Amino acid sequence: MQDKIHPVPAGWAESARVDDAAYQAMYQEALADPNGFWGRQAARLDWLKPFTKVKNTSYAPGAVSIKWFEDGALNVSANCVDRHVEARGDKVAILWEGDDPSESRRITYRELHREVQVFANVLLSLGVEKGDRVTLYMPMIPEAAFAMLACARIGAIHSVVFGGFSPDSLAGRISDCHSKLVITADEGVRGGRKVPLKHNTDLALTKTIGEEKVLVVRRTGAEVAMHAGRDFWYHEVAATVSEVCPPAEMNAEDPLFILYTSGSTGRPKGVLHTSGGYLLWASLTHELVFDLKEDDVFWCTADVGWVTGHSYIVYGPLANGATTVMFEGVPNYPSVSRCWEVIDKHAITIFYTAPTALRALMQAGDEPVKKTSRASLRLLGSVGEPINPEAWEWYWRVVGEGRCPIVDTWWQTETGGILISPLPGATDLKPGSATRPFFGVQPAIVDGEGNILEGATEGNLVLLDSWPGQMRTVYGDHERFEQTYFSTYKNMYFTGDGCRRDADGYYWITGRVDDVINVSGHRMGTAEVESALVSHPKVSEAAVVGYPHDIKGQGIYAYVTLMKGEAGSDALKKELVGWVRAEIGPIASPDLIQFAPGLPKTRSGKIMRRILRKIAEDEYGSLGDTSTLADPAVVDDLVANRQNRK
Ligand code: 6R9
Repeated sequence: MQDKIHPVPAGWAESARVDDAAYQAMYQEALADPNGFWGRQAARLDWLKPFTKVKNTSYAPGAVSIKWFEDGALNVSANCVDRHVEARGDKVAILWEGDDPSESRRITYRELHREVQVFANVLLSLGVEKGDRVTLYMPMIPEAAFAMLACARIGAIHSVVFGGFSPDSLAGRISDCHSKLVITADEGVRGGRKVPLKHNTDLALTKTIGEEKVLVVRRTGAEVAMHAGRDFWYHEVAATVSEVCPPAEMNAEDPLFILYTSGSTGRPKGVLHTSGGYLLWASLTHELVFDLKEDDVFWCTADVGWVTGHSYIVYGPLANGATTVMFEGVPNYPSVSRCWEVIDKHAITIFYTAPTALRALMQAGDEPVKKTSRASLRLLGSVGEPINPEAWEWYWRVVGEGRCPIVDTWWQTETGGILISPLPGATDLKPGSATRPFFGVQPAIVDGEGNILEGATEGNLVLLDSWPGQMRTVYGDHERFEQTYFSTYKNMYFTGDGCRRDADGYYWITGRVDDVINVSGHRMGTAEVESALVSHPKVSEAAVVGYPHDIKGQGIYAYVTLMKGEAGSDALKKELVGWVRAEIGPIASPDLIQFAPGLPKTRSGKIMRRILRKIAEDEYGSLGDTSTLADPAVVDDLVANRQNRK
């Protein structure tokens, strides 16, 4: 079957920053001479001390080491703020849209400069020093961006924890990196509901060493408990500090942030990104993938708690002097037209969202979209999970009215920014394909043994060499970094994704091949959900798998074996869902729970997830070889009581 192709629209090749000839030439240049190419690209940043070395990276077993621009120095906040004040002081830097449609704020680059300096001085006055870790547990308000940039300004390392995570998850992340300070708000507001962020922080701090301070930004004005000597109101401290805070000189390889992400085993990993390479990657990809022009109004709908919010709400757009939209709310509040109304209200030109949001909005039909104008839109983007061709076509035809290219951007927390994506003036689009690699990105497809497969093929996606935005290590555990990403296949970075490459060299990401599931574009480790379930007193064992879900992409299917003498019931299912929500957060809620007297195990005691996945998919007719099971009879019971009947 011939793939459907949407050619580069008329006029785009001429007006875009990169056309196909430029793409081909630059791709070859980066491949042939990475030092020269990246040395020149890095001139887009302001350096306090020029670098003399560019690339110094090794994927060698036992000696993985990644350094870029290692003797250069810069300050990330100065690059995102200070250097724009002269030419763009009155340009809106952050355009904030509140959960309530009547609330919005416009913060110019000049105002941002002031806010970030004040925030940085507040951090200093609370004793935060260069290299200290600071955890942010914030709603989507401009102060979240001020806080990130303030950390960058003084050289503190931020760790943003999504506001939907539970107190327990927050505590684990505070403890893992020994944060000195937690920045939160009294409450968050999402979809008309309040989120008790300060209260959750108080609960989290009962489970940490208890030496952290807390800085509280006022959002709703709710009454919250303040512990004297530990908790400080931001506005009170801010009133006492100077408005001038010079940016610290940071080495290019000094850490910028830690961001916890789920893997196939164990607790979430602290992905560490550093200053120079990360910022270069975020800003260059933001400019070229989104074909950024001076007057664009760029809206990425992610939360700053995820990497997409870091790179494409805060660092990429601000490094580029762009206007970035920050949205506090959710796509279906107060109505399913909200996104399109916001686009009209702020004349947004570039819209970047996740397939799960599109699928949910698509279900509401075309009318809520069509009643808005969207005339300002010129480019659309997708991120977080594979986009199914139906959702792609709807995005193209209904939202973009066949006028706006769609950039389907594949990347990961670990990659710092976009690695595989169309460039809108260069790449013919195929719905469902992330298309071609960005400059410096060398994807390959390997079989189970790590043999590189050529031509049109399918297998596991690896990257053969480093790029400046790559994560440097797992915070505090370099061995885990090597083990997780560089041990499956020698001398390659393993992405964890399956992938197909077609005859045109286009890449089609097929989804995770490890025990990571992607629920509504959020990464979740099956092991994390399992460990939450088995911590319930009535649960003896649990196995969690993903299954296809119309809106979420993947849903969470949990097989639960109860303690002897306990009986399964709908009430217990509800209790277990509530338990997991409390342990991890609402994004980890199981969609389906099946009580199972036994799980399919090999004689060595390994759970055969392949079988559990098939049953969860309602594909029990093709279970494959079950002869190695210790007790093949458990399978009959699992099939008979399966929860997902199509
Ligand atoms: C940026 C982000 C990473 C995982 C990744 C892959 C999936 C992201 C995708 C995509 C297909 C795309 N993913 N973008 N799959 N097409 N355009 O989402 O980071 O939260 O770390 O998730 O998401 O499976 O490995 P992160």
